[in-house]
Amino acid sequence: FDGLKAQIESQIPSEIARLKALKTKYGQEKVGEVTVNMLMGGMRGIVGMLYETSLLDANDGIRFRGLTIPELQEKLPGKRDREPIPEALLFLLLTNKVPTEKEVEALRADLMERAEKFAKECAMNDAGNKSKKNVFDALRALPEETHPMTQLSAACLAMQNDSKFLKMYASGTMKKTEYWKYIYEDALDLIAKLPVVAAYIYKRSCVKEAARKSSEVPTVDASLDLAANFSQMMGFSSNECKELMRLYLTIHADHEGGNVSAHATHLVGSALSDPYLSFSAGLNGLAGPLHGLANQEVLKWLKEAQVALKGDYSAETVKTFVENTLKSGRVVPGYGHAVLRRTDPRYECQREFALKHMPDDEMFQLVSRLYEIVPDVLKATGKVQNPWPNVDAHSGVLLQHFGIKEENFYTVMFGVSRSIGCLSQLILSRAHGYAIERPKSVTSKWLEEKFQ
Ligand code: CMX
Repeated sequence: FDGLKAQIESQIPSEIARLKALKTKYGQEKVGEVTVNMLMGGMRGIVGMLYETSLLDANDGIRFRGLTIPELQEKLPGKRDREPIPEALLFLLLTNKVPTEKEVEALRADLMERAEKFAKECAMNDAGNKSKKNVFDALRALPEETHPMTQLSAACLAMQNDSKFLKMYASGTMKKTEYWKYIYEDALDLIAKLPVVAAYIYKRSCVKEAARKSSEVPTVDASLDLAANFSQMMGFSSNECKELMRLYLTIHADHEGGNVSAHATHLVGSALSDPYLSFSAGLNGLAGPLHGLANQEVLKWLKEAQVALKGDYSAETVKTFVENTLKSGRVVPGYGHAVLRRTDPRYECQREFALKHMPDDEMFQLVSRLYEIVPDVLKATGKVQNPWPNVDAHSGVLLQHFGIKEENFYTVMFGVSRSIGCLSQLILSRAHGYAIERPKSVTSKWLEEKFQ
């Protein structure tokens, strides 16, 4: 299937011309000022990179190529029920065009073929020729208790051997204008492989019950969509769980370029490191508790709350519990954001999903109660810029309802989804000839001398 690749290729000349004109016309214009506060505050507010696939507005939330989450739910084709499928989002991110049903189906089939080929080859390899080691051997060599995010990131590195970009670059025959073609192949391979590897990590080292455990290479059902197959490989075959997976993999895919996982992938990729190396770097950032690991932290915290509150979810008791979290020196996981200044639309659509599919779930009742209480408690600190919930405040409660109860796996699912956004931009960055990143840093002495 080269329909998507051909469409990207056909857009490259006009995109490059547009960027060139932008540079020629406005190259000397200023896009903002940098204050010492911004420099010392994690570069917050500095406009410093181009990132085409999505844009975050502090008040409106995320837009994927201009479309909000409700618009994605309405407009993207390929739906099995109500939720969009991530294949359709991938097409949109790469082409800035809402695909047709046929285009989505062709991309779905392409990704599933890649996934099936990968899983079959590794399984055959396991059964027969032991001299050729594969990524699953690399994972088996890690202690079972290694954090699942560390395993996913290590798996990316272990698969680098398959990089077509790496091979072509080493051959010395690839022109700069062709870089993107091999980055594209690696990116699609990786997007297809990650659910297989993630499902393997889940069944080998996250689940506890012997009956659900497995260290076999998962079997891919190429007739399914990517999300449904992921759910099935993990052992969850209900239509509701597949539908949740479609929503989950779609809404976690992209959140503009400055967040740690997207920026790390972008930065490492700018050195012409291949997608396996680049996305592994992104995953390492996503594994941090202030970023993607927050979804794991949220569920741990909700479980703590259930034990402490013993079913009493009255406003006063819940408020005291939240205040005690702050007093103990911890952040309230799942609340706050570096850029957003409202309830995350990704939280809202997950809440809608819960209202539709599991309104009576006890933990969902607690999450709803927290939504009423936490913002005021955070506002009262006088320092939190955004007291509203982010995406991570809601994802765990949905997953646990459908049986995915092992919270140390949640960030892996985030990572599987994030590959779609980060790797789309990586393809475009090479296609459009973005420069290697090299911002200037200064010492604090340099600052003191400048202003004293
Ligand atoms: N609970 C307690 N304190 C919080 C808080 C929260 N949820 N959110 C912010 N604050 C505190 C900050 O720690 C900071 O305190 P200090 O000045 O003492 O260091 C102060 O409020 C100001 O921070 P801010 O400007 O509002 O927020 P930042 O841009 O610095 O940080 C974030 C943003 C997400 C790291 C922060 O809100 C946080 O730690 N939230 C909890 C973790 C979380 O949910 N992370 C997931 C974010 C989504 C994602 O990227 O995946």
